[in-house]
Amino acid sequence: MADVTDDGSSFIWGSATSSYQIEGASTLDGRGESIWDRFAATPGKIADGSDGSVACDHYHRYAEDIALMNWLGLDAYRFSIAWPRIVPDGDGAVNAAGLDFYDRLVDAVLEAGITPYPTLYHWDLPQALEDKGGWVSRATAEAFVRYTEAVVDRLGDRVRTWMTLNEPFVSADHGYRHGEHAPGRTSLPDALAAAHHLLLAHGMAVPVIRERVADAEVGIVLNFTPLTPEPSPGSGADVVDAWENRWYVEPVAGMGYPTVGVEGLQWAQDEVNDGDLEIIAAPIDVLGVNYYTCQRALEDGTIEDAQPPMTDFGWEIAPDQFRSLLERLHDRYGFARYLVTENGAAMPDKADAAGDIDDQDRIDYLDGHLAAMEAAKQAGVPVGGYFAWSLLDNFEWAAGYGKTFGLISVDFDSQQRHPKASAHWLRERIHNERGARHG
Ligand code: GCO
Repeated sequence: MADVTDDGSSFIWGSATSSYQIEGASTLDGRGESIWDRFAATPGKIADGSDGSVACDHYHRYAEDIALMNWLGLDAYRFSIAWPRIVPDGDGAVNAAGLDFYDRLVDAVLEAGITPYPTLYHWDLPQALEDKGGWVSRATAEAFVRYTEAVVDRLGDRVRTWMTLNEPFVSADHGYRHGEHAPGRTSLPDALAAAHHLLLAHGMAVPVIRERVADAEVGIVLNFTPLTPEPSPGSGADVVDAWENRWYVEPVAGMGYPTVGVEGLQWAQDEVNDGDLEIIAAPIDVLGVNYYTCQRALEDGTIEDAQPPMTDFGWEIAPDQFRSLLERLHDRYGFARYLVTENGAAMPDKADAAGDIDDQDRIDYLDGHLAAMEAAKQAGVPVGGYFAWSLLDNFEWAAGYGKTFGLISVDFDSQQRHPKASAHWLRERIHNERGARHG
């Protein structure tokens, strides 16, 4: 049972995953091609030349993974739904076999006493939609709504909390502006259009979910990478901050796009139709916050090298920035509730002869960030839950399988799972916190 927060609601402990990173089974049961299948098959795009065609084989091994979540004592499982399984060509016929998989998954999660927290879009766009313009095209937002209807109609009797998008910043910026993620385009105007259509997809889906799910809790998951020092108004760093940290949350909060960013990026806003900003500002119940690191920035917006301590990704470890981020978000935007939907670290995990991984570095990372979250809660930020990224080592996008974020290691030859020291630590921690709350 979840422990109880000061306002009487339950604090949720969970872990997070995403479809393309763990499911595998990329051609099974009618699943269509996604932009990540195409991108990973393009030479030079993925560090180790790998792809997500098998990944953790969660598609077949979800029961074992749910048992591990149960052992960890988790209340909730955050996963994403693969659009190409549900609508293989993005906008045509619904594939019943794809829905069946998530139906089985949700039932198994619930049977284990765990609450499902699905995200509708975690970057795996059907390739057929990309071929017609992808997120640069408004039609993709409209197709997203039809896909949402199909999913919610099937699962909405058992799933109450729905997240629309995961990190639209990364979709638009890495996918369309800088090209290190699928679909690998490198155009700022495309990225600006993609960002707008992602937000529009979110805003159009919110009322559709509410209509179909009784007592729905709806939100969006955004990532934040605070700049340090805090940028001064109108500086180059302020433009970077607007694009990276304010571009999504402010329109969702009803504030429109940050002017300093619109001007700094010289966005003509041709894609923005009358009424779009009202659609995007559909009230949400919960903001999902993903936090990993901060960035050191010069006044002109140049990003400087990170400083130690760092993770295996070279990301600076800065839990104090996590605390101030949560407080700043609540001060500025005042959402009713926040969930930490991702937080965790890639570490250079070394297994001993017995296969054990003593990842004290990850434990320290998690411990520091949980303390920061706790401090933000004490300061009045209504944080309702924490989802560790990630349950399993998995396909880490352009980094392939070389960067590991899991609480549980995966031997990708045998598919054997093995809890790391951090998994044992988190299990203990959850157990103790519950004990303390219940006296
Ligand atoms: C994210 C991503 C994850 C990544 C993680 C580490 O939402 O950023 O959800 O897919 O694996 O962030 O890079």
